[in-house]
Amino acid sequence: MISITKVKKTFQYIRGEKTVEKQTFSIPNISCGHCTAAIHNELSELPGISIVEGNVEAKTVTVEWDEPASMDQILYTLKEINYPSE
Ligand SMILES: [Cu+2]
Repeated sequence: MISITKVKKTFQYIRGEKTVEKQTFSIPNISCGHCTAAIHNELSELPGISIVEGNVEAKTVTVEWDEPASMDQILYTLKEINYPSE
């Protein structure tokens, strides 16, 4: 199981009948555009994830999602593809 204690507070808002969550993940392993592209491709396949925006210089990925996607699932997937969030 992945601890989410280090993750900052998630931004939430209501869109239609859904609660959309938005979080910027800090990912030290990001080194170039291929990294953010790989993360984008992997996360975009998860149902519920609507936006994946990578920033190479900041080494962050901003993700927007609603159900059935979850924070735990995103963190797990990032770890699985060797881009763990710290
Ligand atoms: Cu890279």
